Amino acid sequence: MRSATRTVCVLILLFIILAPLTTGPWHNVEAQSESPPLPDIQRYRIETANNVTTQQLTTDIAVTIDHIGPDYIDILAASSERDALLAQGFDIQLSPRPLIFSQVDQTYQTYDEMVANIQQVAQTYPAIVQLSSIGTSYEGRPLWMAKISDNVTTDEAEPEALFIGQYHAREILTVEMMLYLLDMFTREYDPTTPDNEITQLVNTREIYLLFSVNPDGGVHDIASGIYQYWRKNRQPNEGFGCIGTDPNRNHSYRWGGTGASVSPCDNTYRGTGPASTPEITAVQNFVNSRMVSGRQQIEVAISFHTYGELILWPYGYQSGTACGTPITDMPADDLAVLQTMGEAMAATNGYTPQQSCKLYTTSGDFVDWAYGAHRIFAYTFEMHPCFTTGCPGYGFYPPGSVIATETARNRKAILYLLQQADCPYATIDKPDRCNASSADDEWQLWLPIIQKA
Ligand code: 3K0
Ligand code: CA
Ligand code: CA
Ligand code: ZN
Repeated sequence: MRSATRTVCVLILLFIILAPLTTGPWHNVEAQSESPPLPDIQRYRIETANNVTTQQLTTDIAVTIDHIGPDYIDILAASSERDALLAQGFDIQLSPRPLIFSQVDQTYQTYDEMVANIQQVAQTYPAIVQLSSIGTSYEGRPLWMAKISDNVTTDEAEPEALFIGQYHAREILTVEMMLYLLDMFTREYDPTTPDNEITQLVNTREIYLLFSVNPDGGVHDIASGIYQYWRKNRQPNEGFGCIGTDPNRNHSYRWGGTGASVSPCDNTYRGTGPASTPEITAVQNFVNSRMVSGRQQIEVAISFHTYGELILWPYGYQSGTACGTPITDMPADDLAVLQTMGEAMAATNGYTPQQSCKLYTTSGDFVDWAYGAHRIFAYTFEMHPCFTTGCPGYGFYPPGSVIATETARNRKAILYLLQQADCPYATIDKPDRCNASSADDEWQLWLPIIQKA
Protein backbone atom coordinates (compact mmCIF):
# COMPACT_ATOMS: atom_id res chain seq x y z
CA MET A 1 0.00 0.00 0.00
CA ARG A 2 1.46 3.27 -0.97
CA SER A 3 -0.87 5.83 0.50
CA ALA A 4 -3.38 6.41 3.21
CA THR A 5 -6.10 6.39 0.58
CA ARG A 6 -5.15 2.95 -0.55
CA THR A 7 -5.10 1.68 2.98
CA VAL A 8 -8.65 2.89 3.47
CA CYS A 9 -9.69 1.42 0.14
CA VAL A 10 -8.46 -2.00 1.06
CA LEU A 11 -10.71 -2.02 4.09
CA ILE A 12 -13.67 -1.86 1.79
CA LEU A 13 -12.19 -4.43 -0.55
CA LEU A 14 -11.70 -6.83 2.31
CA PHE A 15 -15.45 -7.06 2.77
CA ILE A 16 -15.96 -7.56 -0.91
CA ILE A 17 -13.23 -10.14 -1.24
CA LEU A 18 -15.26 -12.47 0.94
CA ALA A 19 -18.21 -12.50 -1.42
CA PRO A 20 -18.25 -15.68 -3.51
CA LEU A 21 -18.27 -15.47 -7.28
CA THR A 22 -21.29 -16.88 -8.99
CA THR A 23 -20.27 -16.10 -12.55
CA GLY A 24 -17.00 -15.57 -14.34
CA PRO A 25 -14.12 -17.57 -15.66
CA TRP A 26 -13.14 -19.25 -12.42
CA HIS A 27 -15.45 -22.22 -12.48
CA ASN A 28 -12.67 -24.63 -13.29
CA VAL A 29 -11.05 -24.04 -9.96
CA GLU A 30 -12.05 -26.90 -7.74
CA ALA A 31 -13.78 -25.71 -4.62
CA GLN A 32 -12.51 -27.28 -1.41
CA SER A 33 -14.34 -26.90 1.81
CA GLU A 34 -11.42 -25.22 3.56
CA SER A 35 -10.63 -22.97 0.59
CA PRO A 36 -11.51 -19.30 0.80
CA PRO A 37 -14.41 -18.11 -1.29
CA LEU A 38 -13.38 -16.99 -4.74
CA PRO A 39 -12.92 -13.24 -4.85
CA ASP A 40 -15.16 -10.87 -6.72
CA ILE A 41 -12.18 -8.72 -7.45
CA GLN A 42 -10.44 -8.04 -10.70
CA ARG A 43 -7.78 -5.79 -12.06
CA TYR A 44 -9.18 -3.19 -14.45
CA ARG A 45 -7.39 -0.72 -16.67
CA ILE A 46 -8.59 2.81 -17.28
CA GLU A 47 -6.95 4.79 -20.05
CA THR A 48 -5.85 8.19 -18.82
CA ALA A 49 -5.89 9.86 -22.26
CA ASN A 50 -9.00 11.78 -21.20
CA ASN A 51 -7.40 13.10 -18.04
CA VAL A 52 -8.73 10.65 -15.50
CA THR A 53 -7.03 11.25 -12.20
CA THR A 54 -6.53 8.93 -9.29
CA GLN A 55 -8.39 11.51 -7.25
CA GLN A 56 -11.50 11.07 -9.38
CA LEU A 57 -11.27 7.32 -9.09
CA THR A 58 -10.94 7.30 -5.35
CA THR A 59 -13.20 10.16 -4.28
CA ASP A 60 -16.63 8.63 -4.74
CA ILE A 61 -15.77 5.00 -5.19
CA ALA A 62 -13.01 3.72 -3.00
CA VAL A 63 -11.24 1.49 -5.50
CA THR A 64 -7.64 0.51 -4.90
CA ILE A 65 -5.10 2.00 -7.27
CA ASP A 66 -2.90 -0.93 -8.18
CA HIS A 67 -0.58 0.75 -10.64
CA ILE A 68 -0.18 4.04 -12.42
CA GLY A 69 1.16 3.48 -15.92
CA PRO A 70 2.31 6.02 -18.49
CA ASP A 71 -1.16 6.34 -20.03
CA TYR A 72 -3.38 4.20 -17.85
CA ILE A 73 -4.33 3.47 -14.28
CA ASP A 74 -4.83 -0.11 -13.13
CA ILE A 75 -7.29 -0.50 -10.31
CA LEU A 76 -8.49 -3.40 -8.21
CA ALA A 77 -12.24 -3.36 -7.97
CA ALA A 78 -15.16 -5.54 -7.11
CA SER A 79 -17.84 -5.91 -9.75
CA SER A 80 -20.11 -3.46 -7.92
CA GLU A 81 -17.36 -0.85 -7.95
CA ARG A 82 -16.64 -1.52 -11.61
CA ASP A 83 -20.32 -1.04 -12.38
CA ALA A 84 -20.41 2.20 -10.42
CA LEU A 85 -17.44 3.51 -12.37
CA LEU A 86 -19.02 2.45 -15.66
CA ALA A 87 -22.20 4.26 -14.62
CA GLN A 88 -20.11 7.39 -14.13
CA GLY A 89 -18.90 7.11 -17.71
CA PHE A 90 -15.40 5.78 -17.17
CA ASP A 91 -14.02 3.64 -19.98
CA ILE A 92 -12.92 0.47 -18.22
CA GLN A 93 -11.16 -2.59 -19.63
CA LEU A 94 -10.17 -5.78 -17.90
CA SER A 95 -6.45 -5.46 -17.30
CA PRO A 96 -4.28 -7.81 -19.35
CA ARG A 97 -2.64 -9.18 -16.26
CA PRO A 98 -4.49 -12.04 -14.61
CA LEU A 99 -4.65 -12.68 -10.89
CA ILE A 100 -4.43 -16.44 -11.04
CA PHE A 101 -1.62 -18.04 -9.10
CA SER A 102 -1.79 -21.36 -10.90
CA GLN A 103 -1.52 -19.77 -14.34
CA VAL A 104 1.16 -17.23 -13.68
CA ASP A 105 3.54 -17.98 -10.93
CA GLN A 106 4.19 -21.59 -10.24
CA THR A 107 7.84 -20.65 -9.95
CA TYR A 108 7.02 -19.15 -6.55
CA GLN A 109 7.36 -21.68 -3.79
CA THR A 110 4.32 -22.57 -1.76
CA TYR A 111 4.70 -22.96 2.00
CA ASP A 112 5.00 -26.75 1.63
CA GLU A 113 7.61 -26.41 -1.09
CA MET A 114 9.52 -23.89 0.99
CA VAL A 115 9.58 -26.24 3.99
CA ALA A 116 10.75 -29.18 1.88
CA ASN A 117 13.41 -26.95 0.34
CA ILE A 118 14.86 -25.70 3.60
CA GLN A 119 14.77 -29.14 5.20
CA GLN A 120 16.67 -30.51 2.23
CA VAL A 121 19.30 -27.75 2.46
CA ALA A 122 19.66 -28.24 6.22
CA GLN A 123 20.25 -31.95 5.63
CA THR A 124 22.83 -31.27 2.94
CA TYR A 125 24.81 -28.70 4.98
CA PRO A 126 24.57 -29.81 8.61
CA ALA A 127 27.92 -28.22 9.45
CA ILE A 128 26.66 -24.70 8.85
CA VAL A 129 22.84 -24.88 8.93
CA GLN A 130 20.70 -25.54 11.98
CA LEU A 131 16.97 -25.61 11.42
CA SER A 132 14.46 -24.87 14.16
CA SER A 133 10.98 -23.49 14.61
CA ILE A 134 10.65 -20.40 16.77
CA GLY A 135 6.97 -21.07 17.41
CA THR A 136 3.80 -21.75 15.53
CA SER A 137 1.37 -19.61 13.59
CA TYR A 138 -2.26 -19.21 14.62
CA GLU A 139 -3.19 -22.19 12.44
CA GLY A 140 -0.33 -24.22 13.85
CA ARG A 141 2.30 -23.99 11.13
CA PRO A 142 5.91 -24.00 12.35
CA LEU A 143 7.73 -20.69 11.93
CA TRP A 144 10.91 -22.07 10.43
CA MET A 145 14.24 -20.48 11.12
CA ALA A 146 17.69 -21.45 9.88
CA LYS A 147 20.78 -20.47 11.79
CA ILE A 148 23.81 -20.26 9.55
CA SER A 149 27.34 -20.15 10.94
CA ASP A 150 30.42 -22.27 11.37
CA ASN A 151 30.20 -24.37 14.55
CA VAL A 152 26.52 -23.82 14.08
CA THR A 153 25.36 -25.72 17.15
CA THR A 154 27.51 -23.51 19.42
CA ASP A 155 26.52 -20.02 20.51
CA GLU A 156 29.78 -18.27 19.66
CA ALA A 157 30.78 -14.68 20.44
CA GLU A 158 30.05 -13.53 16.92
CA PRO A 159 27.84 -10.66 15.76
CA GLU A 160 24.38 -11.92 14.96
CA ALA A 161 22.05 -10.85 12.17
CA LEU A 162 18.39 -11.52 11.53
CA PHE A 163 16.60 -11.60 8.19
CA ILE A 164 12.83 -12.04 7.99
CA GLY A 165 10.45 -12.80 5.14
CA GLN A 166 6.70 -12.52 4.58
CA TYR A 167 5.30 -10.38 7.34
CA HIS A 168 2.61 -9.69 4.79
CA ALA A 169 1.07 -12.68 3.05
CA ARG A 170 0.83 -11.35 -0.49
CA GLU A 171 4.43 -10.11 -0.52
CA ILE A 172 5.51 -13.35 -2.11
CA LEU A 173 8.83 -12.17 -3.48
CA THR A 174 10.10 -11.90 0.10
CA VAL A 175 9.96 -15.66 0.63
CA GLU A 176 12.05 -16.09 -2.50
CA MET A 177 14.46 -13.52 -1.07
CA MET A 178 14.92 -15.67 2.03
CA LEU A 179 15.40 -18.81 -0.04
CA TYR A 180 17.96 -16.98 -2.15
CA LEU A 181 19.93 -16.19 1.02
CA LEU A 182 19.77 -19.79 2.22
CA ASP A 183 21.02 -20.96 -1.14
CA MET A 184 23.75 -18.31 -1.33
CA PHE A 185 25.21 -18.96 2.13
CA THR A 186 25.22 -22.72 1.71
CA ARG A 187 26.21 -23.28 -1.91
CA GLU A 188 28.92 -20.62 -1.87
CA TYR A 189 30.39 -21.60 1.49
CA ASP A 190 33.77 -23.23 1.09
CA PRO A 191 35.91 -23.74 4.20
CA THR A 192 38.98 -24.18 2.02
CA THR A 193 38.74 -20.56 0.82
CA PRO A 194 38.33 -18.53 4.03
CA ASP A 195 38.91 -15.27 2.16
CA ASN A 196 35.86 -15.78 0.03
CA GLU A 197 33.36 -13.23 1.35
CA ILE A 198 30.54 -15.69 1.92
CA THR A 199 32.85 -18.09 3.74
CA GLN A 200 34.31 -15.27 5.81
CA LEU A 201 30.85 -14.03 6.85
CA VAL A 202 29.54 -17.49 7.67
CA ASN A 203 32.67 -18.09 9.76
CA THR A 204 32.47 -14.82 11.68
CA ARG A 205 28.75 -14.14 12.01
CA GLU A 206 25.66 -15.96 13.26
CA ILE A 207 22.96 -15.45 10.67
CA TYR A 208 19.30 -16.17 11.33
CA LEU A 209 16.88 -16.61 8.45
CA LEU A 210 13.20 -16.53 9.48
CA PHE A 211 11.61 -17.52 6.23
CA SER A 212 7.97 -16.59 6.76
CA VAL A 213 6.39 -14.86 9.72
CA ASN A 214 2.95 -15.24 8.19
CA PRO A 215 2.61 -18.71 6.66
CA ASP A 216 -1.16 -18.88 7.35
CA GLY A 217 -1.75 -15.73 5.34
CA GLY A 218 0.54 -16.99 2.61
CA VAL A 219 -1.27 -20.31 2.31
CA HIS A 220 -4.64 -18.56 2.34
CA ASP A 221 -3.53 -16.13 -0.35
CA ILE A 222 -3.12 -18.83 -2.98
CA ALA A 223 -5.37 -21.62 -1.69
CA SER A 224 -8.13 -21.05 -4.23
CA GLY A 225 -5.72 -20.68 -7.13
CA ILE A 226 -6.53 -16.99 -7.35
CA TYR A 227 -4.54 -14.44 -5.45
CA GLN A 228 -6.53 -13.00 -2.58
CA TYR A 229 -4.43 -9.87 -2.04
CA TRP A 230 -4.22 -11.04 1.56
CA ARG A 231 -1.97 -9.08 3.92
CA LYS A 232 -2.71 -9.98 7.55
CA ASN A 233 -2.43 -13.18 9.53
CA ARG A 234 -5.44 -15.50 9.84
CA GLN A 235 -6.39 -15.02 13.46
CA PRO A 236 -10.14 -14.51 13.86
CA ASN A 237 -11.38 -11.31 15.47
CA GLU A 238 -13.97 -12.11 18.08
CA GLY A 239 -17.30 -10.47 17.37
CA PHE A 240 -16.29 -9.52 13.84
CA GLY A 241 -16.74 -11.38 10.59
CA CYS A 242 -13.39 -10.36 9.27
CA ILE A 243 -10.14 -12.09 9.95
CA GLY A 244 -6.60 -11.11 10.72
CA THR A 245 -4.18 -8.79 12.45
CA ASP A 246 -1.44 -6.94 10.61
CA PRO A 247 1.75 -8.54 12.01
CA ASN A 248 3.63 -5.36 11.15
CA ARG A 249 1.43 -3.33 13.49
CA ASN A 250 1.41 -5.85 16.33
CA HIS A 251 4.88 -5.36 17.84
CA SER A 252 5.12 -4.11 21.40
CA TYR A 253 7.15 -0.94 21.01
CA ARG A 254 4.75 1.98 21.18
CA TRP A 255 1.99 -0.36 20.10
CA GLY A 256 -1.31 1.44 19.75
CA GLY A 257 0.02 4.72 18.37
CA THR A 258 -0.96 6.34 15.13
CA GLY A 259 -0.35 4.62 11.81
CA ALA A 260 -2.19 1.46 12.79
CA SER A 261 -5.89 0.72 12.78
CA VAL A 262 -8.13 -0.07 15.74
CA SER A 263 -10.66 -1.72 13.41
CA PRO A 264 -10.41 -5.48 13.05
CA CYS A 265 -11.56 -5.31 9.46
CA ASP A 266 -8.84 -2.88 8.44
CA ASN A 267 -5.76 -4.11 6.66
CA THR A 268 -3.50 -2.41 9.20
CA TYR A 269 -5.38 -3.71 12.26
CA ARG A 270 -3.02 -3.59 15.22
CA GLY A 271 -4.57 -6.51 17.15
CA THR A 272 -6.08 -6.61 20.62
CA GLY A 273 -2.84 -5.79 22.39
CA PRO A 274 0.94 -5.75 22.01
CA ALA A 275 2.07 -9.06 20.47
CA SER A 276 -1.48 -10.41 20.52
CA THR A 277 -0.64 -12.65 17.57
CA PRO A 278 1.22 -15.93 18.08
CA GLU A 279 3.51 -15.02 15.18
CA ILE A 280 4.72 -11.75 16.71
CA THR A 281 4.96 -13.31 20.16
CA ALA A 282 7.30 -15.88 18.59
CA VAL A 283 9.42 -13.25 16.83
CA GLN A 284 9.74 -11.19 20.00
CA ASN A 285 10.48 -14.22 22.19
CA PHE A 286 13.22 -15.24 19.81
CA VAL A 287 14.83 -11.80 19.70
CA ASN A 288 14.44 -11.45 23.48
CA SER A 289 16.20 -14.79 23.84
CA ARG A 290 19.23 -13.36 22.07
CA MET A 291 19.74 -11.05 25.03
CA VAL A 292 22.76 -12.69 26.67
CA SER A 293 24.45 -11.27 29.77
CA GLY A 294 22.53 -8.05 29.36
CA ARG A 295 23.58 -7.59 25.75
CA GLN A 296 21.48 -8.04 22.67
CA GLN A 297 23.49 -10.27 20.36
CA ILE A 298 21.65 -9.33 17.16
CA GLU A 299 23.25 -6.23 15.68
CA VAL A 300 21.45 -5.81 12.40
CA ALA A 301 18.23 -6.97 10.82
CA ILE A 302 16.21 -6.70 7.64
CA SER A 303 12.49 -7.35 7.31
CA PHE A 304 11.64 -7.92 3.66
CA HIS A 305 8.45 -6.51 2.21
CA THR A 306 7.09 -5.52 -1.18
CA TYR A 307 6.76 -3.23 -2.88
CA GLY A 308 8.27 0.15 -3.75
CA GLU A 309 12.05 -0.41 -3.93
CA LEU A 310 12.76 1.37 -0.66
CA ILE A 311 15.11 0.98 2.28
CA LEU A 312 13.42 2.20 5.46
CA TRP A 313 14.79 2.63 8.95
CA PRO A 314 13.18 3.47 12.30
CA TYR A 315 11.29 5.17 13.54
CA GLY A 316 8.01 4.75 11.73
CA TYR A 317 6.00 6.05 14.65
CA GLN A 318 6.92 9.71 14.30
CA SER A 319 4.26 11.59 12.43
CA GLY A 320 4.03 14.54 10.14
CA THR A 321 6.72 17.16 10.47
CA ALA A 322 8.15 15.38 13.53
CA CYS A 323 9.47 12.67 11.20
CA GLY A 324 13.24 12.73 11.28
CA THR A 325 13.54 15.30 14.07
CA PRO A 326 15.62 14.41 17.16
CA ILE A 327 13.77 12.16 19.52
CA THR A 328 14.54 11.01 23.03
CA ASP A 329 14.43 7.30 22.25
CA MET A 330 17.04 7.48 19.51
CA PRO A 331 20.41 9.13 20.05
CA ALA A 332 21.69 11.16 17.10
CA ASP A 333 24.57 8.73 16.58
CA ASP A 334 22.15 5.87 16.09
CA LEU A 335 20.10 7.77 13.57
CA ALA A 336 23.33 8.61 11.77
CA VAL A 337 24.34 4.94 11.71
CA LEU A 338 20.92 3.90 10.41
CA GLN A 339 21.03 6.53 7.72
CA THR A 340 24.64 5.88 6.72
CA MET A 341 24.17 2.14 6.37
CA GLY A 342 20.76 2.60 4.73
CA GLU A 343 22.21 4.91 2.11
CA ALA A 344 25.22 2.67 1.54
CA MET A 345 22.93 -0.30 0.93
CA ALA A 346 20.71 1.73 -1.37
CA ALA A 347 23.76 2.66 -3.43
CA THR A 348 24.17 -1.04 -4.21
CA ASN A 349 20.60 -1.91 -5.20
CA GLY A 350 19.12 1.34 -6.48
CA TYR A 351 16.38 1.47 -3.85
CA THR A 352 15.38 4.78 -2.29
CA PRO A 353 16.70 5.19 1.28
CA GLN A 354 14.57 7.04 3.82
CA GLN A 355 13.34 6.97 7.36
CA SER A 356 10.23 4.82 7.69
CA CYS A 357 7.97 7.68 8.82
CA LYS A 358 8.77 9.51 5.57
CA LEU A 359 6.76 6.86 3.75
CA TYR A 360 3.90 7.05 6.23
CA THR A 361 3.46 6.80 9.97
CA THR A 362 3.35 3.30 11.42
CA SER A 363 3.23 2.01 14.94
CA GLY A 364 4.01 -1.50 16.07
CA ASP A 365 6.16 -2.46 13.12
CA PHE A 366 9.19 -4.71 13.34
CA VAL A 367 11.90 -2.11 12.83
CA ASP A 368 10.55 0.20 15.54
CA TRP A 369 10.45 -2.68 18.02
CA ALA A 370 13.83 -4.14 17.04
CA TYR A 371 15.49 -0.76 17.46
CA GLY A 372 13.29 0.69 20.19
CA ALA A 373 13.40 -2.36 22.46
CA HIS A 374 16.77 -3.82 21.49
CA ARG A 375 18.86 -1.20 19.70
CA ILE A 376 19.12 -3.46 16.67
CA PHE A 377 19.92 -1.52 13.52
CA ALA A 378 16.87 -2.74 11.67
CA TYR A 379 15.63 -2.05 8.15
CA THR A 380 12.53 -2.64 6.12
CA PHE A 381 13.34 -3.45 2.51
CA GLU A 382 10.46 -2.83 0.15
CA MET A 383 11.44 -4.97 -2.80
CA HIS A 384 10.56 -4.87 -6.48
CA PRO A 385 8.62 -3.41 -8.21
CA CYS A 386 8.91 0.33 -7.85
CA PHE A 387 5.64 2.20 -7.67
CA THR A 388 6.02 5.43 -9.57
CA THR A 389 5.06 6.17 -13.15
CA GLY A 390 6.71 3.81 -15.58
CA CYS A 391 7.12 0.96 -13.10
CA PRO A 392 5.87 -2.49 -14.05
CA GLY A 393 2.25 -2.92 -13.11
CA TYR A 394 2.24 -6.20 -11.27
CA GLY A 395 2.37 -4.89 -7.72
CA PHE A 396 2.52 -7.70 -5.18
CA TYR A 397 2.54 -10.43 -7.80
CA PRO A 398 5.49 -10.08 -10.14
CA PRO A 399 5.97 -12.82 -12.72
CA GLY A 400 8.31 -15.59 -11.61
CA SER A 401 10.77 -14.49 -14.27
CA VAL A 402 11.93 -11.61 -12.03
CA ILE A 403 12.75 -13.75 -8.98
CA ALA A 404 16.39 -14.42 -9.85
CA THR A 405 17.32 -10.83 -10.65
CA GLU A 406 15.28 -9.18 -7.92
CA THR A 407 16.64 -11.39 -5.15
CA ALA A 408 20.25 -11.23 -6.35
CA ARG A 409 19.80 -7.47 -6.56
CA ASN A 410 19.97 -7.31 -2.75
CA ARG A 411 23.04 -9.47 -2.38
CA LYS A 412 25.57 -6.65 -2.05
CA ALA A 413 23.40 -4.71 0.39
CA ILE A 414 23.02 -7.74 2.63
CA LEU A 415 26.73 -8.58 2.56
CA TYR A 416 27.51 -4.96 3.35
CA LEU A 417 25.20 -4.98 6.37
CA LEU A 418 26.72 -8.24 7.61
CA GLN A 419 30.20 -6.76 7.28
CA GLN A 420 29.20 -3.76 9.38
CA ALA A 421 27.62 -5.97 12.05
CA ASP A 422 30.83 -6.22 14.06
CA CYS A 423 30.80 -2.47 14.67
CA PRO A 424 28.03 -0.42 13.06
CA TYR A 425 29.37 2.76 14.70
CA ALA A 426 32.51 2.48 12.58
CA THR A 427 30.34 3.64 9.67
CA ILE A 428 30.10 7.06 11.33
CA ASP A 429 33.76 7.02 12.36
CA LYS A 430 33.01 6.28 15.99
CA PRO A 431 34.43 2.78 16.39
CA ASP A 432 35.19 3.51 20.05
CA ARG A 433 31.51 3.32 20.78
CA CYS A 434 31.69 -0.38 19.97
CA ASN A 435 34.36 -0.89 22.60
CA ALA A 436 32.65 0.82 25.50
CA SER A 437 32.59 -1.70 28.30
CA SER A 438 30.94 0.22 31.10
CA ALA A 439 27.40 1.50 31.00
CA ASP A 440 28.03 5.12 31.86
CA ASP A 441 24.84 6.22 30.29
CA GLU A 442 21.61 4.43 29.66
CA TRP A 443 22.33 4.10 25.96
CA GLN A 444 25.53 2.21 26.44
CA LEU A 445 23.54 -0.54 28.05
CA TRP A 446 22.24 -1.15 24.59
CA LEU A 447 25.48 -0.95 22.67
CA PRO A 448 25.98 -3.79 20.25
CA ILE A 449 28.04 -6.71 21.38
CA ILE A 450 31.71 -6.33 20.61
CA GLN A 451 33.33 -9.00 18.60
CA LYS A 452 36.36 -10.03 20.57
CA ALA A 453 38.09 -11.95 17.84
O1 3K0 B 1 8.65 -0.01 8.26
C1 3K0 B 1 7.71 0.38 7.58
O2 3K0 B 1 7.51 1.56 7.29
C2 3K0 B 1 6.73 -0.65 7.11
C3 3K0 B 1 6.22 -0.41 5.74
C4 3K0 B 1 5.27 -1.51 5.30
C5 3K0 B 1 4.05 -1.53 6.23
O3 3K0 B 1 4.00 -2.39 7.10
O4 3K0 B 1 3.16 -0.71 6.06
N1 3K0 B 1 4.88 -1.33 3.96
S1 3K0 B 1 3.99 -2.47 3.16
O5 3K0 B 1 2.90 -2.87 3.99
O6 3K0 B 1 3.58 -1.92 1.90
N2 3K0 B 1 4.93 -3.70 2.85
CA1 CA C 1 30.07 -19.59 14.30
CA1 CA D 1 26.38 -15.73 19.54
ZN1 ZN E 1 4.64 -5.47 3.80
